[in-house]
Amino acid sequence: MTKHSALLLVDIQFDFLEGGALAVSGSNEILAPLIAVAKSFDTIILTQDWHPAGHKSFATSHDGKKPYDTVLWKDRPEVLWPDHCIQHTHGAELHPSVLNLHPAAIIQKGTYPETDSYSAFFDNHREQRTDLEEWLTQHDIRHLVIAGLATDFCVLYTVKDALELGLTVDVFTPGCRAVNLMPGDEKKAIEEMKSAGAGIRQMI
Ligand code: VGL
Ligand code: ZN
Repeated sequence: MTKHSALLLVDIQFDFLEGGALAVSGSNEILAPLIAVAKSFDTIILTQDWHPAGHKSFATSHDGKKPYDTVLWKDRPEVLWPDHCIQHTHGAELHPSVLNLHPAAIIQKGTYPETDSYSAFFDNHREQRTDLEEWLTQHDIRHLVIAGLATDFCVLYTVKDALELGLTVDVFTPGCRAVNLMPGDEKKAIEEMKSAGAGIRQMI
């Protein structure tokens, strides 16, 4: 890859891996392809879903609601999740196989108690931003290869924002798995990323 490219690995954390609080089906299968593809990159960036306890995206923060119910939240329907990726818990830890890749940056998101953040750039209401855009500019990164968890949430939103910010983006699909709240969500997310301008790659 050129010196203007980076590999961005989304939310490779114990709570999204098998056995975790919000385990994504087949998620452990992505670790080997991610480690293999990482060898082609000088710059690796990790994102980390990093919620305070009692975060508003948790069903337990809403009376009478169950995980995967939807609530209207500042005029936006938002999915409620099981408690997950609570700061300083085991479930929030990044998997050692990606930490061992010596990431150049770790971008935390979802840290505001009252807003969820699927994208690694902005929260879902675009009220706050992370340091990611500035970091990429400072390091002259113009192309991202993105993979991780989950295809239909944090990968999808991160890819769309990256494209909107003017980066070129490829999605490495062997390194992604979806939540699939509805059957077909994974396919829909891939189509959406493709129409937004992302390259969809089985190999890098
Ligand atoms: C995610 C649901 C809630 C994700 C994060 O990483 O895709 N999904 N928080
Ligand atoms: Zn979350």
